Amino acid sequence: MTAVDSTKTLCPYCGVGCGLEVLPSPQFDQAGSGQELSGQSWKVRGDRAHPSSQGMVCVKGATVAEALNRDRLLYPMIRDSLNDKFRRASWDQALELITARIQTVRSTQGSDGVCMYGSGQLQTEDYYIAQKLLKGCLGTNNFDSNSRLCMSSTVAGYVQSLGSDGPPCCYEDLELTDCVFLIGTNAAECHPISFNRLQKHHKKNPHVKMVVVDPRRTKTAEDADLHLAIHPGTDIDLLNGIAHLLLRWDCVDADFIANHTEGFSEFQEVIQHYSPDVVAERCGISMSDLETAARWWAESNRVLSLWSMGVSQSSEGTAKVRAIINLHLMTGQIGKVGAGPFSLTGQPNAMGGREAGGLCNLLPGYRHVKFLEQRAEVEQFWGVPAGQISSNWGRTAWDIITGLETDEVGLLWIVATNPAVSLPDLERVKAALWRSPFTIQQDAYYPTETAKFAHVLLPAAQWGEKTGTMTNSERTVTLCQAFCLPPGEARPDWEIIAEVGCRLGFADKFPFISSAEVFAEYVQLTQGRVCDMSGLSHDRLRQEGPLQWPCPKEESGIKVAENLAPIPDQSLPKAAKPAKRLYTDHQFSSADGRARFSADHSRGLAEPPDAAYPFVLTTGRLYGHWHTQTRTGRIEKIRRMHPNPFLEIHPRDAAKIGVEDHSIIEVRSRRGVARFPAKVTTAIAPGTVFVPIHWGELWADQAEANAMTHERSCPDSKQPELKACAVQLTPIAIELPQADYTLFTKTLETSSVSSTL
Ligand SMILES: Nc1nc2c(c(=O)[nH]1)N[C@H]1C(S)=C(S)[C@@H](COP(=O)(O)OP(=O)(O)OC[C@H]3O[C@@H](n4cnc5c(=O)[nH]c(N)nc54)[C@H](O)[C@@H]3O)O[C@H]1N2
Ligand SMILES: Nc1nc2c(c(=O)[nH]1)N[C@H]1C(S)=C(S)[C@@H](COP(=O)(O)OP(=O)(O)OC[C@H]3O[C@@H](n4cnc5c(=O)[nH]c(N)nc54)[C@H](O)[C@@H]3O)O[C@H]1N2
Ligand code: SF4
Ligand SMILES: [Mo]
Repeated sequence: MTAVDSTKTLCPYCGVGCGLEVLPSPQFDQAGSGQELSGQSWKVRGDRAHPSSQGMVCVKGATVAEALNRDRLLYPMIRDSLNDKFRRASWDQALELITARIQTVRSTQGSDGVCMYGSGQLQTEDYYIAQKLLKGCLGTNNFDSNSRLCMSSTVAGYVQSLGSDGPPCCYEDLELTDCVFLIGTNAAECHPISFNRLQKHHKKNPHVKMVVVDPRRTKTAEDADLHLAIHPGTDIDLLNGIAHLLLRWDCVDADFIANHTEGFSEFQEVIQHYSPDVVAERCGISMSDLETAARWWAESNRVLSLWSMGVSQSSEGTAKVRAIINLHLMTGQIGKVGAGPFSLTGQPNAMGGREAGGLCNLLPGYRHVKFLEQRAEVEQFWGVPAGQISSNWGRTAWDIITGLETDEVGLLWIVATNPAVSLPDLERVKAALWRSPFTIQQDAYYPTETAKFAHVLLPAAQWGEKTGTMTNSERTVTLCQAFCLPPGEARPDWEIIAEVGCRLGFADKFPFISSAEVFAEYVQLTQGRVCDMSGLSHDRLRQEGPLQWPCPKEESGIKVAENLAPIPDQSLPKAAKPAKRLYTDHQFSSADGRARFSADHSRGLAEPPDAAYPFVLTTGRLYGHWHTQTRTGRIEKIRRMHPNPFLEIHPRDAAKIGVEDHSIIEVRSRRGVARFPAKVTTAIAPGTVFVPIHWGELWADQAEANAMTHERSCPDSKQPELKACAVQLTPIAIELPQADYTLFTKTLETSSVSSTL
């Protein structure tokens, strides 16, 4: 690469999936600290040719390269016990140790003693190799990912209502809709570039209505024509209440219901019970606001709904997703321009992970482990014995923790996630991780909170240092190209996992010498499926730029690798056709082509507030920070933007417990405790308090959101209710000068791994 060349890639943060162009830049910190960096530095700008983002980026994408050279894990490190110090090891030593441990666990406990916990931040190729090793070669479905905490209710909702996973809409719909419902999503901060497109359309077209459903008045809600600040956990009441009114006013699409759906009468029976007075009372909103929302839905030609964690991180997450889809089905608002149920995916490759089968109940190509013929297709393709893939779900993220508690998990391999911050009920999680007989953490950075619990650290190449693909929320697949070498001895995730596969005796299953070859094999397993991308290859994506699936092989004329057995034709469902939107012919993915209404009553929160724990704690994100701060905490501009954790509390509640702005509040649930400076604001409803999720123990003293949360989850998706738990609040008598929270925040000493370990 010459000095002026730029490389096209994708932003590695959120599921908007913005295209980036990266160029070499002078060796100085772009954040303006004037600090000289230890390695090469890079200038990042939006890729104008990327169809999803059209050249736009937010602060995270713009600054991402600044974290490339900070606190990287450079070499494999091992230790015998968690009380020991790490010592540097060669790759050969580390991988031999891992291979031997896997063999021991298999012979003493069976393959189900081995677990891998991955992440929506892996590339599709990494995901695919991990599925092949765990589910195919070892014969255990114990691969789960942090998408369990993120997207699994949405997956279950789409599958149950529409017959398959797969968001049916595209970003163009944001600019073509007449009415948008944003439910449990703070898109202005969490999906800023998608929100930007929507906001421009909304501002330009006065007839366009924007409704935001969120217990907080977020940045997103500030732009809304109607903000429904419902009590946490009352979404189903609200959605069924809107359905009730649509039916009462006869604003339903009877032909669509008759020709393309099942289950309307059961649904009708349920929504009878959601009259406006009952719903307004339960949700804590006015009847007239409820009616306005329903009227806008009824009167708009094109209605789009967008949702994310306020919907899915719930003990009734799947039912919430389905309640949204019900509204689209009863009004025929699906499979057409500017309309449809559109989940905003969280992580950059949460979509690719689902496509590659990266949850413990899935297999590549949107297949499910419970179906014999789907398992057989994958077994045959992989050339493993019939019956090798189990029909049972493997361990979910939380089941891994309980498996450590009961000694059923003998080896845990954590890849690209930081569970010592992000899982619920952290005290219990940390105790379980502490007793793990053998934990591997494969990560790009050191230290992380999880490293404390690892016996082996494997240095991973990250964004910019490896080439692979990711799929964004609108089903666009982008080739994320490497533009620099990994630091130290770091290696791409797929390569590390494949090498362990070879050492375990499965060398014939991992013949790949590049991620392009991995992708070429993987896409064959998507052929004929809803997520058909058999027409894609790294070369085509490099030449033509990002492409949306479905993208079947016939359309492209690209030849895929021929050394693998083709999937027998009779097992193929109706072939997917290239399309911007799914279901435009109203033929859904179920066996009879019909979508299904759900008929769920609201069940409310798993842990409602009571006399002892009278407040609902909800948790979420801030614009600049990314999750557990492994990158953004190391970027000066972002640290300045969000200097410290805080707790949002309504003035009425603040007065009740006797705190003022900036006073310190102790927050206690039945499981744990943390403390935060108060931010007294009417942006939060009385009775509810909010804390950000970004401060693990490395970045602040006792400000972990998940110290308080619980693990109870949706029965269908097993997604935990990270958005609500019951807490008590107590003022603590420490007076801090305004904005001086050094008591809370910690500054990491930026240092190379060799000196920190
Ligand atoms: N800046 C930034 N952007 C990100 C991320 C990040 O870390 N930082 N992470 C990415 C990832 S992985 C994800 S999953 C997405 C998450 O994106 P979002 O889901 O938009 O983000 P959250 O802040 O977790 O939660 C959204 C909202 O849910 C609301 N909420 C809480 N309880 C309820 C309820 O019962 N009903 C309703 N209707 N709403 C409720 C909260 O008040 C909050 O405003 O963001 C992605 N983008
Ligand atoms: N209370 C509460 N808890 C939550 C949530 C919430 O809203 N509320 N949200 C949940 C959700 S939706 C999510 S997605 C999770 C996110 O939680 P985590 O996945 O734990 O958070 P991250 O900080 O994104 O961790 C990603 C890790 O991967 C590493 N990494 C980055 N790139 C690579 C790579 O290419 N290879 C490897 N091997 N490592 C890499 C990073 O250094 C980092 O350590 O948190 C969940 N937890
Ligand atoms: S919106 Fe998301 S994908 Fe786009 S630049 Fe920001 S963080 Fe990256
Ligand atoms: Mo997420």
